[in-house]
Amino acid sequence: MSQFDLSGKIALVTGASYGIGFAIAKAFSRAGATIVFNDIRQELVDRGLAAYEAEGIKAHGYVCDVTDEGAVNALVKKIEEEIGVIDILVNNAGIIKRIPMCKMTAEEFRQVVDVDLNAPFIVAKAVIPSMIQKGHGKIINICSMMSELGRETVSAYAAAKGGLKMLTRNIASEYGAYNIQCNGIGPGYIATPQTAPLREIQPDGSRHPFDQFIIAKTPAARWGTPEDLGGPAVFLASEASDFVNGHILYVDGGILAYIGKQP
Ligand code: NAP
Ligand code: GCO
Repeated sequence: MSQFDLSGKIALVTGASYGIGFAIAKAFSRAGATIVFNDIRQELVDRGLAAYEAEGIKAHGYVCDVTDEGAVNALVKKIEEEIGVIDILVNNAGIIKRIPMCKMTAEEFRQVVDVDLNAPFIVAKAVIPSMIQKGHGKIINICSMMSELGRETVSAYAAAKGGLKMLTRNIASEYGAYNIQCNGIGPGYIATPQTAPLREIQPDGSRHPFDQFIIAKTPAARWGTPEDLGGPAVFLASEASDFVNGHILYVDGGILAYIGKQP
C-alpha cells in the first residue's frame, strides 16, 4: 500500500466549494479519502456539491461559518455522528481585504483576523479531542506568502497569516505527543477568485501590472493553479509525513527563494 494512501480517512476541508480547498479535497478523494466540506452559504454548498459530483466524487457538504464557535462545534458533532471521526482537517476558508492600513477600520481588520486566524483555532480546537482519542490526526493550515512577507494594503491578512504560521507550530508543540501532526501550506500566487482583481485585463488590453510583477518574481514564471497544491496536501495528510510537524511547506514556484530581477 502506498505511503500516500488516504483510504478509510475522513477529511474536513473548510470553505471548499471552489478554489484551493476544492482542489485539495479533489486530490484527497483521488487518494481514497471521504470528503466533508463546509461553506458559509447554502448556494455555495450546493455549487460545491455539484462540482464534486461532476468530478465523480461523493462529498458531504454543510453550511457553517467557521468564525462561529457554536456552529463549528455542532458541525463537528454532526460529522462524527453521521460520517465518523475527522482524521484530517484543512483550515482553508479565508478572506482578504486589500485596503491601505491607515484607511482600514479596526472592524475590517478584526473581520480578516477572525476568519483567517481565529477560525483555524476554533476548528482545530473542535477536532483535536477526538483525534487524541483515536490516536492520530493531521491538521493542515493554509498559510500564505504573507506568513513571511508584507506588502501594501494587506496588513490584516499578513498579520493573520503570520499568526497562523505560529498557531501551526504551537499546535504541533502542544499535541505532537498525541500523534497529531499540524503543518502549514504556504501557497504562492494562485489563480483563484481571491486573486482575480490582481489579474484583471487593463482597459488598454494589457496585463495588470501586479500580474506582470508576479510572473517576473516567480522563477516558475507563472501563477500557480489550485491543483498545484494537491500533491503537497496529500503528503501532509498521509503517513508519509508522520515525522513532519510544525513545518510550513511553501508551494510558490520559488518566489521566496528569489530576490527578483534587477529593474
Ligand atoms: P477563495 O477562492 O476566496 O475561497 C475561499 C473560500 O472560503 C470561499 O468558498 C469562501 O466563501 C470561504 N469562506 C470565507 N469565509 C468563510 C467563513 N467565515 N466560513 C466558511 N467559509 C468561508 O480563496 P482561495 O484563493 O481558494 O484561498 C483559499 C485559502 O488559501 C485562503 O485561506 C487563502 O487566504 C489562502 N491563500 C490563497 C492564495 C491565492 O493566491 N489564491 C495564496 C495563499 C493563500 P465566500 O465565497 O462566501 O467568500
Ligand atoms: C495579495 C494576495 C495574497 C495572496 C496569497 C499569497 O493581495 O497580495 O491576495 O496575499 O492571495 O496569500 O500567498
